[in-house]
Amino acid sequence: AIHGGMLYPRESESRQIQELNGMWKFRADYSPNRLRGFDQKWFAKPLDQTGPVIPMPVPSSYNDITTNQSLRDFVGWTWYDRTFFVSPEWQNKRVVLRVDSAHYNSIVWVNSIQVMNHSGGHLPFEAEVNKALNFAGENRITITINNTLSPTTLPPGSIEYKTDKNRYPAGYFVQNLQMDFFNYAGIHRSVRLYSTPRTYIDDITIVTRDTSGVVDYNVTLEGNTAGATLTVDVIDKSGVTVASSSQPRGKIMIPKPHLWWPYTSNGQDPAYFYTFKVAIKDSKNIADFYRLPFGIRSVEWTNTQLLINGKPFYCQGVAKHEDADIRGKGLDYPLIARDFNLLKWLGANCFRTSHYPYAEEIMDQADQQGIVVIDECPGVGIKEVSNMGKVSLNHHLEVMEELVRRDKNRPSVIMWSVANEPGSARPEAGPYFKAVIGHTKYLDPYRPVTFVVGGSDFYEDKAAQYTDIICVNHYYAWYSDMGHLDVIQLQMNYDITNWHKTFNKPVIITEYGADTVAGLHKLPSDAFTEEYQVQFMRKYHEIFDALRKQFLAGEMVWNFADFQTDQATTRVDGNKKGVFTRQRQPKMAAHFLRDRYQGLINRR
Ligand code: BDP
Repeated sequence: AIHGGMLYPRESESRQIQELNGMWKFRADYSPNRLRGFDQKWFAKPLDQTGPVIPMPVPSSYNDITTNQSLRDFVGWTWYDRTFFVSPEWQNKRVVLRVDSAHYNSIVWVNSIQVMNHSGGHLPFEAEVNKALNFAGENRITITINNTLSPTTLPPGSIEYKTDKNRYPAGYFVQNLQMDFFNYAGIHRSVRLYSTPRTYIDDITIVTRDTSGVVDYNVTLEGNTAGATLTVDVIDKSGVTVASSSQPRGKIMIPKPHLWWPYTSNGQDPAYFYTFKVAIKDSKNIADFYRLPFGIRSVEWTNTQLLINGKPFYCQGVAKHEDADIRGKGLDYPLIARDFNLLKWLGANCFRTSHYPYAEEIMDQADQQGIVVIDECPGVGIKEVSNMGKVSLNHHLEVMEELVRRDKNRPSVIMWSVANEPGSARPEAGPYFKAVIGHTKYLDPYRPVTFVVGGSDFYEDKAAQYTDIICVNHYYAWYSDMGHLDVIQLQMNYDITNWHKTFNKPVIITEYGADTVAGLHKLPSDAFTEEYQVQFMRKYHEIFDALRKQFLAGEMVWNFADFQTDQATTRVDGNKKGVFTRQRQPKMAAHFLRDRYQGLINRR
C-alpha cells in the first residue's frame, strides 16, 4: 500500500520549493554484472571521486545526449549526483525530496544515507529527508537508476542471454521490449526539495458528481494534529470567496457554479477554474496553506454515449507520446506549449496518455486548456502468462493507486485506462483485469475505467466485460491487407459493431493510423506516402461518421507525432504514424484532420 497524499509541490506562505534541476554528474556502470557501483559504494563519495563522469542534464533521458551508441542502448544501472545547500531556516520545517519520474528502478541517497527507492518509471516519489540533510554546509544527492524491464515490470520486458559461443561473446545479452517505443531512461522530470510546516496538509480529495455546485471534499492532515484548526475557502477566478467551511470533510455548496467545459474552438469559455484553499493552524499557531485548482464538471456514460456535464461528448483526439529529439522523454516546457498549440490548431479536444502517465506539467495544461484526457497507466505489452502473475498484479494495483492519487482531482481526466492491448483472450486475463479494474473503481467510483483492446477479438475477449467503455485499436489496410483501402469500411463496421453488440457499451477508437514518411508523395498513392495517410484516414472517417450517431463516442488518430522506437525491420528511424513530424511540423494529414475536427466542432 502507498503512503501519503503526495500533493504536487506548490508554493504558499508556508511552503517553499528548491529545484535541483540542471547539470548533474553522470556515469553508466558498464561492469559485466552492472553491480560495481554497489560493490564500490559510489553513493558514499562524490561520483567524480570514484571514476570518470560526464555532465548530464536533469530532467532528460540520457540516451540521446551523447554521441555514444553504447550509452544510447545501455541496459543496467546509471549513476547521477550533484551538490546543493539548504537554508538553515528550513531546519524547523519538514523538508521533502521529490522525484517526479525516474525510469525505472531508482535508489536515492542524501549525503550517503539512503532515503528512498522506487519501482516504476512514470510516477512521482518522495520522502522527508530532514535527518539526512546538513543545514550548515554542503549536501550531496546521489540517484542510481536501472532501466531493465522484466516480466513483472510495467511495461514488461525481458533480458535474453545469448549463449551461442559461435555467434556472441561471453555474457552477451539484449533487452527485449514488448512495446513499440524506445525505452528511454534517466531522470525524466524535476527533482526538487520543498518545505512544509511539521503539521501539514497531507492530501485533498475533491469530487464533483454532478453540475449542481455540490463539491464533496476530504482534507487529511499529518503531524501533531491535536488541536489543529482548519478553514476551507472556494475562490472563483475573479478572487471572490464563494463558499467556506471549517470541516475537514463534507460537502460544500457553490451557488450558480461556472462549469469546467472541454475546449471547443467556437469561442465558448472552456476550463473554468476555482481555487480550493486550505489553511490550517496547529496548537502552536503555526499555519500551513495549500491552494488546489479544481473544476466543476460531471462525467457519465450510458451504453452508447459519454457525457460531460450532462451533454454528449465526442472525443476528437489523438494518442500521444512523451518523445522528442535529444531529450527523449525529458520534461520540456517549450515542447509542452507547442504540443498544446498544435492540439488547438487541429481542433482536438482530447488525448490519451499512451502508454504511461505523462508529466504533471502536461496534465496541468490539459486542465487549464480544457483538453480531455484518457489517463493510461504503463500497462502496455501485458501479453503473456508471466505478465499476469501475482507479483505483476500486485505491482499493477499499486501503480493504479499511485496514478489515481496523483491525478484524482484533475477535471481533464475523464477515464482511467489500465492497459494497452493486453493478451485479453487468455483465460488468466479475466481474473487479472477484473482485479485491476475493480481496484481502480474502488479507488475512484466516479470515472469510467477501461483498457484498450487490440490483443483479442470481440468473440474471445475475457476482460472487456469489466470495462465501462470499450476502447479499440485498429490497423485495417496497414498491418492486414496493406494497400487495400477499400476493405476498411467493411472490416471496421463489422468489428466495431460487434464490440458494441457483444458488450453493450459505447466504443471509442483509440488508435488507427498509417506510417508516413514526411515529404514522400505518390499518385496513385502507396503505403508510406502522405497521400496514403490521408486516403486511409478518410476511409476511417466515413465509418466513424456513420457510427457516431449510434454508439461511437470518439476517435483518436495514432499518432500525434512521429516517435522513436527500437530498431526493427518495420521501423525506419522510429514510428512514422504521426500527423506531425517528430519536430512538430505538419504532414498533409494534419491539415486534413484539422479540417475534419474544426468542422465537427461547428456541426455541433
Ligand atoms: C498499436 C500499439 C502502439 C503502436 C502501434 C503501431 O498500441 O503502441 O505504436 O500499434 O504499430 O498496436 O504503430
